[in-house]
Amino acid sequence: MALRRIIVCALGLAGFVPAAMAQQSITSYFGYYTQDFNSTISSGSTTSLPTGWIAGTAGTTVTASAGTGTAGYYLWGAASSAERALGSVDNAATKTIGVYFQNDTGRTVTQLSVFYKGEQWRAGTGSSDKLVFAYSTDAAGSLTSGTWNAVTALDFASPNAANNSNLVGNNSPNFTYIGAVITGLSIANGGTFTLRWQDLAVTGTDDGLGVDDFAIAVPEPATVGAGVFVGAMVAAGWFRRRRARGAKA
Ligand SMILES: [Ca+2]
Ligand SMILES: [Ca+2]
Ligand SMILES: [Ca+2]
Repeated sequence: MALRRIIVCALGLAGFVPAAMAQQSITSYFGYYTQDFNSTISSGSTTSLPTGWIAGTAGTTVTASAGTGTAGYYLWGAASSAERALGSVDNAATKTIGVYFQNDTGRTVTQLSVFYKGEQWRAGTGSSDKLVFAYSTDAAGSLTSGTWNAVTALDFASPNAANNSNLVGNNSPNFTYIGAVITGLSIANGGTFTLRWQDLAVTGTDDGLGVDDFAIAVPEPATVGAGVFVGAMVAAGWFRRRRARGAKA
């Protein structure tokens, strides 16, 4: 695709709302939205996430952490660092994070390209922990109600099987770049869609998993695959621009 046609959709990149289930508007048909969570918190707790983002339900407390085995929602990052990822540790009660969008492009959206970096900030004693991805076009920002469609190519499986240790999710091998194109959609202008990552409850203590460097493009031309999209993001200088702004991993 012509990279020059990609227009950065800046709306909401720095927008925050306190506790409402507000959706993130996507206004540019050939644009993309990104979120790196680095403008959240570097210590303490908050109930405010970037516009459209949800941890469980609106208003849930999310805590800055460098890796912990205690169940909860977390903004993962090295101690005192502003560089963050959004995620969770679950126990018997499954934890779910997600993001709620509205199609304001003026056209019907038939495809979505989704890209993110899965990060692991703790290895529990259990094995095969995972963030399981799904999308809904009728959940309207709820992460539980509505009809959900799994996209296994967008699951994040824990890359590090160590036992009971804190990890730095920014360091290899504790992260994975993940991308895929969701096809077969028909989201009318003004319609909404919700993406979610369900943290799998495993036997033994769970891993600390999160989502970072999220990007979504609307739409991807039918002839172009996810790998090309990821390559396009790189070629478009997204990562270089982030580094130029002082952002870390
Ligand atoms: Ca980040
Ligand atoms: Ca888990
Ligand atoms: Ca990170």
